[in-house]
Amino acid sequence: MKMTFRWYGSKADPIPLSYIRQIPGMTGLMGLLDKPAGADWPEEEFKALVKEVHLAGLELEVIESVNVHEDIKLGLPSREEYIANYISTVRMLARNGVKVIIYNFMPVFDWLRTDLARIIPEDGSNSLYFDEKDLGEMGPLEIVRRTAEDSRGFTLPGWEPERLALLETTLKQYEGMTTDDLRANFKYFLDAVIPVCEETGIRMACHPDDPAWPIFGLPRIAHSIEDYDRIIALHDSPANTVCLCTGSLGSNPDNDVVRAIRHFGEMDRIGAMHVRNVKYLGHHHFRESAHLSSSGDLDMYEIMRAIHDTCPDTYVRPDHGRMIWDEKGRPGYGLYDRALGAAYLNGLWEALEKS
Ligand code: DNO
Repeated sequence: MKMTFRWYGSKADPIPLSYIRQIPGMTGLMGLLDKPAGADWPEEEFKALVKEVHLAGLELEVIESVNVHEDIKLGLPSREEYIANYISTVRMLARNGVKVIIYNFMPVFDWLRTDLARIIPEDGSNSLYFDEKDLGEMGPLEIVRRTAEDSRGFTLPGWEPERLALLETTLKQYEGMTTDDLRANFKYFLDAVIPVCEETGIRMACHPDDPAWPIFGLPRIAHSIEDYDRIIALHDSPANTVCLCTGSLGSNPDNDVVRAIRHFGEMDRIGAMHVRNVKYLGHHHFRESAHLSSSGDLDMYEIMRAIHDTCPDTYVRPDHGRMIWDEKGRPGYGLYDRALGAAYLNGLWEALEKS
């Protein structure tokens, strides 16, 4: 298991790489280059990033997210250009030491929450929160406005301004699209990209829909074990893998996260893991909790044990953390609680190794 940390680059992330390096057991980053979906990433810029990360004593073997342009998901003729750019980015990343690319195939939205800083009554910290009832009242444009307003000036992953500027148009373009249509467009993308990944040694790891059910009537195809079985079957290859995010899949209590890890781990189809906990508050209603099992509803010991048994060499990152100790950071991506999460997960791992 390689413990990693998501980092947004020195211009956009208030957390210095030196702090990340000081978290015990941290080997590298799930890093990103701030480029719009569909862009062909410039090699010089990426090389500079790799150099900076290596100088800090960390690895950069996982990149998150090389976002898929909406035209690819929509299956528009212009997808050809964006797929060509994607392939060129895959080749460039492989040349520079990247092993795994995390991406998603969610229409319009990446993850979605109705409150980015809901106070946790037990301890006064705050975390990301979702209540479908609030969403119903808000509608897509309002939720986007609120999320941007609440993000404390940070650009949030998946909520990039250039993407949101087109929101109304994009929502219209999806009208009438079925899950089968979206899956066919996904297959078209995978058929083009996966052979290049095989050739260059990259694994594509698809992040689940978050939350793990359809929203705003949009088609969503990655929120259960069955969904992922179908995604793998679209283009069966060791390079077509899952980014198994315990908190996203686990937002739906019907998903057995431990079973999912064992299922895809045994098939060697886990490219990377995002590990965090959730607390269920009702139907389609949850908040993110501290990583500790007893703080939420997922069993972190069983999660780490499933990784240990079935995909022990995978990359793990402590996913979103709460905001604690008055930290003023990017919602979900502060230093302190993610560092606590990493320490805890490393502790579970050591116990598994020795038992
Ligand atoms: C949310 C993240 C996601 C993830 C993307 C991958 O905080 O886990 O935004 O990076 O879905 O494409």
